[in-house]
Formats: sequence, structure tokens, C-alpha cells
Amino acid sequence: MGFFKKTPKDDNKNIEEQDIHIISKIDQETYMESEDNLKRRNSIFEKVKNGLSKTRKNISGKIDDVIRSHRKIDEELFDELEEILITADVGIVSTMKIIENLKEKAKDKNIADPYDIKALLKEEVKNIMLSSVDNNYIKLEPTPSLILVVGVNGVGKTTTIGKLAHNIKISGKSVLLAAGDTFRAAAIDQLMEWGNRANVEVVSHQEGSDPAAVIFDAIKKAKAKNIDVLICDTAGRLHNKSNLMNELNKIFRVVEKEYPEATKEILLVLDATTGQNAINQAKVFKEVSNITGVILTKLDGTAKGGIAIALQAELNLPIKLIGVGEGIEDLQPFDVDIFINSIFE
Ligand SMILES: Nc1nc2c(ncn2[C@@H]2O[C@H](COP(=O)(O)OP(=O)(O)OP(=O)(O)O)[C@@H](O)[C@H]2O)c(=O)[nH]1
Ligand SMILES: [Mg+2]
Repeated sequence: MGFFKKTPKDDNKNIEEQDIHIISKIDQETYMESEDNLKRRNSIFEKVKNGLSKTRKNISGKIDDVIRSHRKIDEELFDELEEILITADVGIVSTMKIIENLKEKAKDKNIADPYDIKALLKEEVKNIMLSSVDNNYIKLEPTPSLILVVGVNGVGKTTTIGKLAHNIKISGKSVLLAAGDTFRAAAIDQLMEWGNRANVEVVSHQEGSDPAAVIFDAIKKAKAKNIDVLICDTAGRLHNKSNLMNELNKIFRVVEKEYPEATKEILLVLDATTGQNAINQAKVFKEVSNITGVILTKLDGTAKGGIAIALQAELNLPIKLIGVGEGIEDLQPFDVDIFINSIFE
């Protein structure tokens, strides 16, 4: 099962393959009308909810405890809620904003019962996430499109690319992969293996070769073969900022020069289990490149999924995909409503 909108040319494929998750602007609008889309949405919700169970316990569970222990709404209640958000890595700036708005709303609405605070808090978290970015969709249209995947070592770039390639492929688009991580031979092999699994071709050079040259060749091939989506892996070294900047800039120049017509996404992969480190990485990458979105992996392994809120609300980086496990089904589109419902239920 994939999650990209199926292109019309694939309408004749079997039903099983057509039963894919769809999260695009158009489909959001038709969710209300289509039972099918509702089913898909529910299946995404189930996956995401399971993956976020640790974060839910950490946020929702603790909020329930705090609310239960308070008879009235006072400064102490707000302080305790604030602490819960901060320890869940929501980030100080967004936490302050959320609590401030919460206090105001509670006052405006004359809320006196602590039990009513939770729904209000949920609403405020949602507001702050929605107000900071336009949307959370990966832009693949008009084709051809190119996705450049960046991020430090071990965050999940290559496995995510494999899953993404599979999802885009079964949505009916042609996909090509570029093994732009030439640092280790194993990295190239790993991508090749994903290419095999997803039945997608991989452009690669030898270990140690110039990543920009790999991307150059891949673009040439994508053009020659009329490929819809080219996904490029990159090395995750971050010895120092100028090193990273040089390598990425060289790749960006090649992309701009050779593929100006392509719809582009530069997706930063971050490992949610690394907490504040992930935030720092986001800041560095944002400085050196025009990141268009974040793929937040390993949310299943952490209670600090609040990082998604900090990334989106403080750094204005739209989360586009989340990893909630190691399986191919565990890469899911990010949807603010589904996320909030998953951590507040
Ligand atoms: N639990 C869990 N594990 C994940 C998730 N995403 C990726 N992983 C695992 O993270 C590990 C590292 O993934 P890679 O794809 O090799 O990471 P990378 O960023 O390409 O690493 P380098 O190539 O060394 O820079 C693998 O064991 C993946 O299975 C996720 O959402 N949840
Ligand atoms: Mg890799």
C-alpha cells in the first residue's frame, strides 16, 4: 500500500494496488464524500496512533494525571502543563506560546473545570502547527520532479528513500534513484537493494567518487527515460559546516543547472529519538540549504514526539513524512489532525 495519489494511467491495475493511501490537497477536499478515502485515512490513523503510543503516554497520559489532581484552574496547573510539553520536546518557544494562548482562551471562554482544559490545549497545539506552514504535502507535480534527501548519519535516509520509492512507484509514477552517498560502498549497496525491492533502477558510481557527478548522471538518465520522480540519496557526514555546505552546494548547482524544469523537494531526514540534536541539525541544514520539508523518522522509538511541533512551529519546517517503524508500511504521510489526535487521544 502506498500513499500517493494514483495517476490516471494506472486505472487498470488490480484493486489491491489501487487501494492506496491518498493524502493530497484534492483528496483532503473529497474526504467527506468518499468512503474509500475515509477508510484510508483511518488506516493511516491506526498506524500513526500505534507508532506514537510512547509519545501519547508521555503527553496525554501526564496531562490527564495533572488535570485529575487539580480542582480548579490556576497558575500551578498551567505550570505543570508547560512542564509536560517541554519534557516532550515541544520546545520552549512553542510551549510558551501554546500556554499563553491557552490561558487567554480559558479566560475568554470562562472555563472553570480543569477537565475542559485538555480539549482547549489540543486545539492550541493544532493552531500553532497549522499557522506556521502552508501544507504538509510532498510536491511531485508537475513532473518531472526531483527529491533530494539530506540528513546526518544513521537518521534513516536510505531506508526512507527505499520506502518512498516503493510508494511512489505503486502510485503509478516512474521512479529513478541516485546513489549520491558515495562515502561507503555499503551505502551504495544498501540503496541498490532497496532499488531491487521496489523494482526501481539505481544510478551509482564507485565508492569515493564525486556525489555531484552521480546526480548529474542520474538527471541525464531521468531525462532520457522520461522519469517522473528522481530521488537522490546523499552522504550524512557533518564533520563541519563548511564541508557539508560545499558538498551540498555543488549538488544544488548541478540540479539547478541540469534540471531547472523539475519540481524540487529538499527533504531533511531527522531521527526523532535524538531530541534536541535533531532541532540543532535542522537549524544547521536550514542555514545551508533551502529545505522544503522534514521526514521525521523513528517516532515509534521515542516518547518525545513533541519534536514535530517544535520543528513545524518554531523552525517553520513542514513535516512531510513520518517513520513509525521499520517496515515499508511504517512510512506515513504527515497530517496535523491525525498527529494531534494520535498524541491527545
Ligand atoms: N524504529 C524505526 N527504525 C527506523 C525508522 N526509519 C529508519 N529506521 C532504521 O534506522 C536505521 C538507519 O537507517 P539508514 O536508512 O541506513 O540511515 P541513513 O541515514 O541512510 O544512514 P547513513 O547512510 O549511515 O548516513 C536502519 O536500521 C533503519 O531500519 C523508523 O521510522 N522507525
Ligand atoms: Mg544511507
